[in-house]
Amino acid sequence: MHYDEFIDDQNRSVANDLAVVARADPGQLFVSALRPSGAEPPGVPSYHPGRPADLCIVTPTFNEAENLAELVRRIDLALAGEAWELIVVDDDSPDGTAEAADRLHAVDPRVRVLRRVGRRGLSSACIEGMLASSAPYLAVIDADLQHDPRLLRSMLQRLRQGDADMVVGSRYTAGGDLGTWSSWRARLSRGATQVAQRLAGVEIADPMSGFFALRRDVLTTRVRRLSGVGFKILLDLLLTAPRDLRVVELPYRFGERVRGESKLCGAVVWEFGLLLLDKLVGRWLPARFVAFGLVGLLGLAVHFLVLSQLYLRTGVSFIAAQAFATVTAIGVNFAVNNLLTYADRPLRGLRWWRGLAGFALICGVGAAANIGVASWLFTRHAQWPVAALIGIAASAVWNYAVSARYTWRS
Ligand SMILES: Nc1nc2c(ncn2[C@@H]2O[C@H](COP(=O)(O)OP(=O)(O)OP(=O)(O)O)[C@@H](O)[C@H]2O)c(=O)[nH]1
Ligand SMILES: [Mg+2]
Repeated sequence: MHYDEFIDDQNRSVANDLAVVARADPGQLFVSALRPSGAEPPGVPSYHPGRPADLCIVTPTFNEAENLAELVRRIDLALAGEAWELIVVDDDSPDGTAEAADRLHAVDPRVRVLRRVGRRGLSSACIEGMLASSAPYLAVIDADLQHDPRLLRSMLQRLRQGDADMVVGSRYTAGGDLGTWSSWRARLSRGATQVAQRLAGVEIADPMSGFFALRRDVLTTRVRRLSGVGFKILLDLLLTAPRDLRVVELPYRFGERVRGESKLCGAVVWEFGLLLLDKLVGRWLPARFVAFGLVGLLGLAVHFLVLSQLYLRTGVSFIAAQAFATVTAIGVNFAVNNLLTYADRPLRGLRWWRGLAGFALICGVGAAANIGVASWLFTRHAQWPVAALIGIAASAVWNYAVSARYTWRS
């Protein structure tokens, strides 16, 4: 089939799809709302099936079904005349966000969905969404309407001018605004911004922004060195080979979330720390291993707390108290690692219990390795603290490597 015929065919099938959707469910035919007449400049219709997208907008979603249609409507208005596409990267939201995106796709094929199962994480979602596009310009926007899509046109213009590699929607430049944030949240955001600026040497005013656009090659030349940890994809990009990246900031006001729930929680601070750690020492030591080690220290504290309470206060024998403390510490270690170290692929339900059993087994072997290595070193006249530390290090490496492979399957 000749290419022109193929395109005609595509157009006809899209027109048919629209007719089918309109007949099946008139309520879904918001396509007229998506494209109010007169919004497009004359002679440049914004909707061209088959026209390759110049700008790919990626929106990460978790439980944003109620916001998607309005987001698409606003993007369509803001980018009338432009060839754009929207990739919704959904982490298998239970509220049916992916299905909502599928319904939008049926009436507007510029909307696509990338569904990830058994995974979580805003940064990795954005990276995978951007990699799924062939558009020369990419943008990232939240799905909950807190980022104003009208800024997308200016972002695209700045990128096309060629004097910027990346354009960031900034809440901290003149004209920008945090909106209606509570004082603790504003303080947290400013604190994290200052840490990123002072510790990691980031120069821009709002490296924590989740609203930005970039040339595709800026991503592709860095993608293998990105951490993909947590919430802060812009910071990740900025800290990956930051030299000679020309960044322009455009002010915007952070809007209020009207529908759906925030996914912001305490883990964001932890993930921010992990990201910085990965950027600072990740070349030598994986951040996940450091996280695993820190959780291990917490397990040690739990062990001593339980042991001392049982042995000193209740008259339980030392062996019984030690055994109970060991089991508790393993359980706590597993639960906290599942929540924090592996927040991007947590085990749930039955898999949680199976994971716990496997983890306990791995730790048992780790403890044997610890004792084996330490006593071997001790018999070779190593000083006892050195022998003990090397034994602990050996079991930590074993526990981490084997649980990453079998418990949380990397
Ligand atoms: N794919 C994916 N998207 C996520 C995940 N967590 C959050 N998101 C999306 O990322 C965007 C930002 O998350 P929000 O919870 O709105 O975070 P926020 O804007 O800093 O917080 P609020 O102001 O309280 O809304 C939204 O579109 C979320 O649906 C996730 O684990 N996976
Ligand atoms: Mg939000």
